[in-house]
Amino acid sequence: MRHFFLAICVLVAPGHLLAETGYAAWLRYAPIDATIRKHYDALPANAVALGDSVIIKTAQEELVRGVRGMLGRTLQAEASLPRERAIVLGTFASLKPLIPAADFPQHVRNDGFVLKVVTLDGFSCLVIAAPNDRGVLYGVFALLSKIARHDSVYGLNEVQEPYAPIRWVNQWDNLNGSIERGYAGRSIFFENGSVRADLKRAADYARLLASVGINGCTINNVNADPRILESAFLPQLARVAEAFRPWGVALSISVDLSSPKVIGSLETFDPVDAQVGAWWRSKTDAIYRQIPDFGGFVVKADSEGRLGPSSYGRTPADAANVIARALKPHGGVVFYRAFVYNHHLDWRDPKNDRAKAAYDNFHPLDGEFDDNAIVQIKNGPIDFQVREPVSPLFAGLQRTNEAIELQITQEYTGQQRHLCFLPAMWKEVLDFDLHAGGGSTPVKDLAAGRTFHRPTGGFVGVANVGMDTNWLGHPLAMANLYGFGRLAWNPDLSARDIAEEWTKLTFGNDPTVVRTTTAMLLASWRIYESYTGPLGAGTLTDVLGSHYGPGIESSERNGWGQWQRADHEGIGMDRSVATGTGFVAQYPAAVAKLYESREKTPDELLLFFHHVPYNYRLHSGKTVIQHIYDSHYEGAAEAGDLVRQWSSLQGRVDDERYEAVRARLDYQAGHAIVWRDAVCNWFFRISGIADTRGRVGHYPDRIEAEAMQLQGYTPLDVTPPENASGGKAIVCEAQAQKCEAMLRFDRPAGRYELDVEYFDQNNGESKFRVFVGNKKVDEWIADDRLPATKPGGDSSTRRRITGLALRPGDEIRIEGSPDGAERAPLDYIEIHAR
Ligand code: GCV
Repeated sequence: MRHFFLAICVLVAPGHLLAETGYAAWLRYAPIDATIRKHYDALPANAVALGDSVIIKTAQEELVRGVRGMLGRTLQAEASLPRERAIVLGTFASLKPLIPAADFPQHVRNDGFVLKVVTLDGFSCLVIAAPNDRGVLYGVFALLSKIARHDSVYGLNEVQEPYAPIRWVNQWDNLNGSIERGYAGRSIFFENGSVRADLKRAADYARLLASVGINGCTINNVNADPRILESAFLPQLARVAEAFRPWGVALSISVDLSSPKVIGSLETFDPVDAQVGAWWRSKTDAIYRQIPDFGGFVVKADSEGRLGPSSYGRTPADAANVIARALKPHGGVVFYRAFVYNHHLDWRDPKNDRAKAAYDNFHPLDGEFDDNAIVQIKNGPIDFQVREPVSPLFAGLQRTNEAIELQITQEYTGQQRHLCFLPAMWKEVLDFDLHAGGGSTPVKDLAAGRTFHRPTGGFVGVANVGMDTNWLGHPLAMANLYGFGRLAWNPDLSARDIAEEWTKLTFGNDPTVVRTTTAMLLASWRIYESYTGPLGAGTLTDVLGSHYGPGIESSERNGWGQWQRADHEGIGMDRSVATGTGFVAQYPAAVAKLYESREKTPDELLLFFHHVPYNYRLHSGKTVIQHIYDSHYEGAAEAGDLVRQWSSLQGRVDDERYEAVRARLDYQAGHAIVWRDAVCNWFFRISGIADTRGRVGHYPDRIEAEAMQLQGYTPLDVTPPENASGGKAIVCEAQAQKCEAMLRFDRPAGRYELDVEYFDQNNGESKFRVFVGNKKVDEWIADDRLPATKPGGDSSTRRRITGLALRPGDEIRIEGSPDGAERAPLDYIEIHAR
């Protein structure tokens, strides 16, 4: 029944598609084609809202807005039942006088809702009912989502409940308006040390969050600026809370544990000091006076240079509890992040292991945290790598509330320049069975507090949306925000369900668009993984800087502990109990048994748990080294194929978003080759083992820029060398205004594709022009804002010129005009016969 309109949809050719910016995200309420619209003709003409809370009013307005947008009808907004059919919105309490209790489910969790057709006053009404106001709003969004996806809304009788009470997002926004690990512009909350005057974006963000059931948002960086708690700042926070309130999103802030000393002028911030306790109480009371529905605090302490309870020999539980007690009378919660580790670890000691830190720090404190304190645990034991095992701490806390922290912003997964649909990864994490208490205990149940019957718990996503019109930079990256919300609501949904839902809501119901986009999304995490981080070694990126392009060795021999321990003979961290760091012992026995054994550990996590020689044979039958080569070549090819798949949707998706996605995919396809070459060449150099398929180090179509005839250009050694082809770039000499690299074409006449690999730094906007003979065939300005000030793996970018007619003897000339510190750098060209 659910897809009873499908047959009709298939027959509907895509009509004229209006340009869209992506701002509306999945709440477009785009007009539905007349043929399908007919099926909603029987929808009542009235929207009745019982009660006058701001959330119920919002729900009613949203319903009117959605129906108007999609069906072109304006529902009559009423405050009481008219003597005709209606859509009725209300809490159970407000509906009690109208509906016999027996007609309604009695036990629906807070924020859950019922969609049910009921006869009221003799009229058949569609009732959206819930135990609380927020549930009513969520019910409206659920109904509108069904309409947008062309589902039937007749004869409805369903109950939906959230999996856990905590469904929050964190934003890592700084008060100056920048965002730590944000890839979509400036903060929507702050600018120049204050809350923005215009909070429209904040309100619209809250609407998006509410539409997928997210009920809390922490607006500032966990590396918190203590000034956020200054008295003068509180009225500004109250303005954000006001923008959130209609959408039932609770405002929360990150706080610095040293605040009592830094802004409270106490001599100490020792959490067990009575004055410190009083300070937190009085500060919290002041917040609740201005923001009665304030959600609570997030704390990052004793981590990456943040001060914490260790300064006084106290524990995270001491620190969490002093804040929890201040929040308790108001119903607030404190999230204490388990991301506590020493970033000055001695890499020479083979027993040292950053992965052990969270468990070592928090497991001994199990049972010591107050009931309104929640330990917020990153999904893996390291730090949002492209692949990690789940954190053993989820099983290590049985008398403590916990929440899983997932990262929506793609810090280590392509920074929204590469497509990486994370719900595919999150599903594996959430479904992973830790065997924590005898029976089956998937991570989703542990985090939600279901396994050990904790009073609270759930899901936190680090979102980092920004001022970019489409919120996250890459139009397809919004599937991650949507997917986080959907999984926090119902982690039993499949990644495919989520991808399909999101695609329909975002791009419409054209089956070709849905099928193609869903397939692209579902494949994308594995594709990204296959060219950036083999076999659980972690994302092989520059961990000391951008966390973006390749930086294979950057993780080794420093205190940060993201080591892969790759040498001439082998690679991988031995975390076994028998011979390694002993991390494996942190897992319950059934899981530890799996990871302790090199043979039993799944291939995709082998290098996370074991150090093996390069010629070690995987379950797949390949050696580790050949797997590294093959997966990088396959991954880069698949990234290229994403462009082809998306291109097949031209004309089926509006031009504006089509082009925006296409540009990102083009870029990704080029950058995947940069990754492929850097990783493969590095491993070839260190292992000395050749690629059995002869690809690594051989690029038949490639001409190094330094091998071309140069005028005004000079070669430059790139570090690390694997991040440029042949280890070298060419850059314009210091005084040059214009430089040239030339080559005489010596292959048969025909149509070719010319790839120009150049470096697009963020400290200049060089201009490039390409000539064949005297004819200019392309020109562009290198004005992207990549995280790089020099030629290397972060800045390397491909320009593809297609359909080029070339004849033997033609001169191909690239002209570079430097700008600022960017000296029109070039790496190579490739000429492919097509
Ligand atoms: C907000 C990683 C990121 C940091 C982040 C930290 C955290 O280390 O690179 O930018 O800091 O995680 O989660 O606290």
